[in-house]
Amino acid sequence: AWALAAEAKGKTDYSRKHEKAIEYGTAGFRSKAVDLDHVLYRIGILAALRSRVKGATIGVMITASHNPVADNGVKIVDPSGEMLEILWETIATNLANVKDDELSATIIQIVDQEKIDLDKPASVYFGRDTRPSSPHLSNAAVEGSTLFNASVKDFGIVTTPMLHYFVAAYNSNNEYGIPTAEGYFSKLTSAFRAFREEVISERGPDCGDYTPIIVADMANGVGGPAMEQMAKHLKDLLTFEFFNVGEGELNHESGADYVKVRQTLPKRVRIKSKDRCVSFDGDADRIVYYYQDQSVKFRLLDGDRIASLVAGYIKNLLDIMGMELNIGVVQTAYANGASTKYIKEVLQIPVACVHTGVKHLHHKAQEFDIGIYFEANGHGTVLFSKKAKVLIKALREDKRLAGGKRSAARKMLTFIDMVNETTGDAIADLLIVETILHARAWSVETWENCYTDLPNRQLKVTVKDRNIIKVIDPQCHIGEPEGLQEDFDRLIGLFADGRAFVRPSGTEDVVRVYAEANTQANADKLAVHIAKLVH
Ligand code: NG1
Ligand code: ZN
Repeated sequence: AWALAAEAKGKTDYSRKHEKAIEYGTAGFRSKAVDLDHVLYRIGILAALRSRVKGATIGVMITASHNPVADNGVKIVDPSGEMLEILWETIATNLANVKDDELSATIIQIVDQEKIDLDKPASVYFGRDTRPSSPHLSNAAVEGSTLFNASVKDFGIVTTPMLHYFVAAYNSNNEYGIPTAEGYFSKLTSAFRAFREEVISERGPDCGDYTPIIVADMANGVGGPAMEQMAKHLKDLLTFEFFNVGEGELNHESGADYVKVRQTLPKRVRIKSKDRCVSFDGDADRIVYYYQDQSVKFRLLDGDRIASLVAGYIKNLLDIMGMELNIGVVQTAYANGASTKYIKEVLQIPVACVHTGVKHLHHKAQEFDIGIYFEANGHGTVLFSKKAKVLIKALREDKRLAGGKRSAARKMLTFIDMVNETTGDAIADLLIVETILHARAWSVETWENCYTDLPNRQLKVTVKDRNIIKVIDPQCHIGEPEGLQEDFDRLIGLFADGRAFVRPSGTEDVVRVYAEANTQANADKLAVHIAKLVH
């Protein structure tokens, strides 16, 4: 171990060239790409160690998602495709920040503390996004893993959710799926096809207001090549018109985050009134829908809409099956108040609110038999407990039951095959939404008519030290600085349907402001006033 650790230190290509501290945050490490050489190399080493601790393949994804092209980042994917265990976030942060002189000793310390047998085999899967800095950073990580005798497999440019899927599939001995791109596409699209056939055999081919044409903005990210492959599998069922595929700067004036935050169309996209449009983010783990109405007004259908669509449909299937499963929706403070009200009061489904950050949503969703989580920004998925899967399977096989019940059970099971249970997945989520709209025979407008969003505004504020702001609960009430919450409350009280909060971002050096009110002008005003109080 000492010999390896000493060799690790010796790689001067990956020496730490600056003193900036970096933290394994809600989405792994994120920073300017030029500052990340040593971090990636060290994460490669850590992944090889982690693989031995778990006796399984570990994933390393190089991406900074929706952030600007000059940024990059990395996150580790644990054996079942889930996010890195919290204790190891601290280990990763420590390893990334130690001085070169302390590197060997830190590695030895991890090996001792975690009782790692370096003679055991290790295996690491790599994936990366389309950033120009990604191949170089990926090489750094691969070198780290290789030095520590891990067998490495580099999938090259893939979506983040695909890498999660590959890791989960391989470690499940192919039970979750085949760990290749082809395995991924065929799992999802076979389920999509089977679901359609079930619906058509019941109802006939007439699908009412549903049209199979989708305008797709891929933000010049990994979604482009992946979706083009996916579209080939389904060319008889869905027609795509792609924009921002390999023709410009990643995430620039396009993509899910741009569309959601600015509430406007992405650039370089040509659409007609009522076209159903989607935007992915740069690593394809987020999706939002939108269209332009007759008066050329932009209409957004964000993650909250997807959550309510999915929850409503699943509840419907459960009702047909006569099944009492514990179903719940998980949201954060960013969820539009109107969506929460709709899910609770109209759909009659409980809603849990958790702290911002995918991991909090994911963990909470695991507490339900069927947990549906979506962030307003379009990241989300559906998780099914073992119990739910067993019960639904039993129902499908029960020949004494009425055909309708068994058909609903078949639909649920194909639905489970279509979702990516490891993480939010823009491609899988697109297929889910298209499936439900088709099954309900809905247009995008019918979908939108379920409820009316409260006008809202998001802003970013740059401050000297964003971490002096401490939020104390999922609703983002302020604990520190003292008195700030009272100032907020006084201000919010002046606005009808007012709600507003701030929190320090975990992925960018900014404080985020969110405000909701009865009119867009008021939401804008409230956001600006709140931002001033933070400045
Ligand atoms: P930050 O940058 O901390 O707001 C963002 C997203 C989260 C989540 C995390 C990663 C918002 C507004 N922001 O966090 O949704 O995706 O990245 O876990 O929701
Ligand atoms: Zn992303």
